[in-house]
Amino acid sequence: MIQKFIFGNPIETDAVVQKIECIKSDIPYWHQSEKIVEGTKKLVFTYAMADEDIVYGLGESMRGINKRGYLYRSLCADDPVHTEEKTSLYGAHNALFIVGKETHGIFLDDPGEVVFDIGYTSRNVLTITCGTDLTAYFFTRGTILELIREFRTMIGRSYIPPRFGLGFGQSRWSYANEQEVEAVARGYRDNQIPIDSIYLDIDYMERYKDFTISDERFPDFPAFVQKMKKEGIHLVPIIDAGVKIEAGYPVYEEGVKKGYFCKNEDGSDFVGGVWPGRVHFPDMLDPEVRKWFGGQYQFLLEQGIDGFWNDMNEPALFYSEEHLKEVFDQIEAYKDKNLDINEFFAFTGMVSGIANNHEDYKRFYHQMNGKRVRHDAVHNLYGFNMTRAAGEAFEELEPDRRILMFSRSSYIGMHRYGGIWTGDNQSWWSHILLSMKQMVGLNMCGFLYAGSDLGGFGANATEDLVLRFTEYGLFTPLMRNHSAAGTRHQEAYSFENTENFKNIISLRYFFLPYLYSEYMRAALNGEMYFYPMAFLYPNDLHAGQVEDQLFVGQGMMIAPVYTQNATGRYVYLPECMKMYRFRSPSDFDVELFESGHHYVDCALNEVLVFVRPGYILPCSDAAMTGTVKNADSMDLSRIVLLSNAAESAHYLLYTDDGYEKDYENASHFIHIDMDEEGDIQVTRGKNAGEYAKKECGLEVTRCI
Ligand code: MIG
Repeated sequence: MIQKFIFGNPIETDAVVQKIECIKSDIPYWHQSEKIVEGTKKLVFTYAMADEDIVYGLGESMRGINKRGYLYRSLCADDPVHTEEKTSLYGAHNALFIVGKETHGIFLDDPGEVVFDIGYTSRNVLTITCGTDLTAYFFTRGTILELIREFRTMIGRSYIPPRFGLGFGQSRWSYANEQEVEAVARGYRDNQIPIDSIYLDIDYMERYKDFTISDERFPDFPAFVQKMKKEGIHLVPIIDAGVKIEAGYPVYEEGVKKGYFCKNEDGSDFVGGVWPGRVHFPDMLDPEVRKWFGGQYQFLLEQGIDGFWNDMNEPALFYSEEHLKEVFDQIEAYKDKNLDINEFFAFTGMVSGIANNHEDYKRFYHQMNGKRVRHDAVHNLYGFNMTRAAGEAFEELEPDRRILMFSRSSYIGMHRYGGIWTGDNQSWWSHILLSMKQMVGLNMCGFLYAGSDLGGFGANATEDLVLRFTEYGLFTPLMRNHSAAGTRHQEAYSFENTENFKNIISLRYFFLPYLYSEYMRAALNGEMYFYPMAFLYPNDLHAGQVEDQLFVGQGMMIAPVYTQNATGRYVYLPECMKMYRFRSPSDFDVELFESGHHYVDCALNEVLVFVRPGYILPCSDAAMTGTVKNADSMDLSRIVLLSNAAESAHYLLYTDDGYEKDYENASHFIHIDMDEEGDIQVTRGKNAGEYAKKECGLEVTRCI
């Protein structure tokens, strides 16, 4: 059951797609009050937590899968240092799922700042502080899995990438010209490491101008795109939110002429500073501007591009012109002063506080349905609507073909138009674990196509870190190695032992039939792709506390190693499991484990995969024989099964050409049935019997 509550006069955010009648009563279980924060009236919702309650949700945020014991702030931020004390990252996903004495969920559809104090101030008190205009949704229904499905039905189906988006991608800020991109392609080809995409960061553009290509660096871009495609590689360019102010640049000039940019209070165009220097921000909240901005992607689609990543759309703001001027005036005043400790820190604080200053969000305005809205009230919608602009345009321009799209900033609702990457993480061991925890919250909030910069974005990486990061990342739907300018190179061929990288990345392609099917199941049914153990073993109290093992679908459990120099790790098994220890798709050993705590060896070049009793997992036979180049050209018709089934078992495999959008078409579904003797039956059709006995073109030859 879902209940909807309206407070004040909320803005329509389009986070929710289901029509729900609004009711006039208090939110069950929650107490409502008001308070004044820095002169502004706020609504406060309070919930008394029981000791055993677990609080899940909040999408992309810091800390644990269980969010208890800290404070989180939905205020999309461009912050490249993800340390434990941070309260905001790039996304705002205001949904909480409480499991315990009164299992329920709550979603605060408020695109301004929202603060979640989950036992931070007082251990058993959960308070949510929001604006006074918002829509709240309260939902209850059986188990946590049913609750999630209820919520996901309400917010609509998650984005589905083309299949190549589930292949491996290599990125760096930046491969700045044809030669550098070709060197990467060569690095992969020469070492026979499969790869589907190479990413283009800001330097492919002409002086950081969106929807331009530097002629000097890419003299014949369409031909180059085709050349790479022939090698099986998709080029995926970045698009930034800010439009450079430069006379003669058509996107800028047209935007100004048509009044498409965010405005100052006096109606002039707001100026911010980002990569290109001074920019205007397209008013993504206005449907007409969205149509215009989305239409710009055609410039790249026409040149053969079929994937994008949207960056800096919190929006990141190095400075506002107005504030910068105030700072310079103040510096002038400090100049001849004898600065004591207080003044000195006020001075350095002022300078370091120029970038992404929240006060700047009060300096500019949007146009929403004929109404002027100050940015701070809708801040968290900007990245969502930039990606929606692209997504809506793709529907028109490419009605029959999926386009790869993911964004840095997001809000619930954006999950229908694209995925996300978790932004500027670091080459830190702790960020492997952080990413695992983030995936759970993200999945609950509808973001299935997600992943982190493998190897870490900032700081210098070492070979062992990149390998361990990749061993985890081979299960995230977005599997991309990315790093910052100036850091040590971390491509799969940049270290001493390239063979290890080749083997690990090949495993991605080995698991692809399973991972793809699980992705489609999660997207089409509003379910999880990554499950924390607690969701599958609700009565196992210890399972509820495990945050460093995840289920990929309900049949496969992973336990990545995220500690430097470790040659194994502790694993908790709520039931007996079969473990595969993979060194490559064709080199592995198998062990059976009883339930309980185990120390399991896992050398640097090994990946542990546990199969739950009663499950069969379809993998690619082609990957075992080492013939895979990429996801597009993969022979998916020969399947081998990993299995832990003493009795009969069943798997519903999803297959298609990787681009078509008729997801519900029954012919995409293949039932694999294995009986007690290990005999395998394969039939096509969504409901068993639909295409029964029909030739299904699938060979399920072996069972490991
Ligand atoms: O930080 O375009 O998160 O992935 O490489 C500067 C350059 C802006 C931030 C993105 C990062 C990207 C970088 N961008």
